[in-house]
Amino acid sequence: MTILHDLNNSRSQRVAWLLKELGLEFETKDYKRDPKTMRAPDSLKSVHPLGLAPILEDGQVKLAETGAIFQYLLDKYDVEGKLHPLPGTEKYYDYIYWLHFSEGTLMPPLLIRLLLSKVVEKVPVFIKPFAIAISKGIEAAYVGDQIKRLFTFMNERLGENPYFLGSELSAVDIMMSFPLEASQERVNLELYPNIKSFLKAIEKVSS
Ligand SMILES: N[C@@H](CCC(=O)N[C@@H](CS)C(=O)NCC(=O)O)C(=O)O
Repeated sequence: MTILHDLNNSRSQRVAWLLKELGLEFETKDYKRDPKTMRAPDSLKSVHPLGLAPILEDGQVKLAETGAIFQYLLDKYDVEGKLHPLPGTEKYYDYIYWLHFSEGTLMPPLLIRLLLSKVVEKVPVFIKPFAIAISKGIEAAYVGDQIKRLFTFMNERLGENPYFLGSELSAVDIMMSFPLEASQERVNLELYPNIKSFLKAIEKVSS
C-alpha cells in the first residue's frame, strides 16, 4: 500500500503528480493547514517528527523531503528511465543537480521574499515604515540579486529545450513546478519568457 500524506496547498502536489505519471495506485491522507498560521496540524507529527508535507509511505518505507521521495520512487518504479536518466548515463548527474536545485537553491530566496511581504503586511501600522525599510534592505543586499541570477540561469537553460532535461517531460520538471508556479506572484516573469513558456507547457501536460 502506498500512502501520500497530503497537506492542502503544499509541495505534496508534486508527489501526487509523479505517482500518477508512474502509474502507481495510491491512497491520499488529507491534512488541513491552520487558516491563521498556515502551519500543518499536529497530527502530521505523528507520521514524521517534523510534521512537514509531503510524507510518503510505501510498504515498510516511510520518507519525508520531496527530493528524497522523488529519488526513491524513481529508483524503484522508473527502472526503464522514462521519467529520469538512469545511473551511468551522461545526463544522470544533471538530473541529480536539478532535482536538488529546486529545494536547495531556488526555494530559499523565494521563501524569504514571501516572508518579508507577510511581515510588512502584518506588522502594526506604527512600525510599518521600519518593516518596509528592513525588507528593502534584505531585498537589496541578497534576495533581489539572487532571484535575478537564478531566474536568468533557468531562463537560459529553458532556451535550449522546452523542459529542463530536454524535449520531453521528466521528473525534474515536476520537481521544478512548485517553486516556479509559486514564483508567479512575486517574480516578474515577463523578464523570463522561457520560464513562462515552461509553465504553460507543464500546465497542459499536468491537466
Ligand atoms: N524541503 C521540504 C519542505 C517541507 C515543507 O516545508 N513543507 C511545507 C508544505 S509546502 C509544510 O509542511 N508546512 C507546514 C508547516 O510548516 O507547519 C520538502 O521539500 O519536502
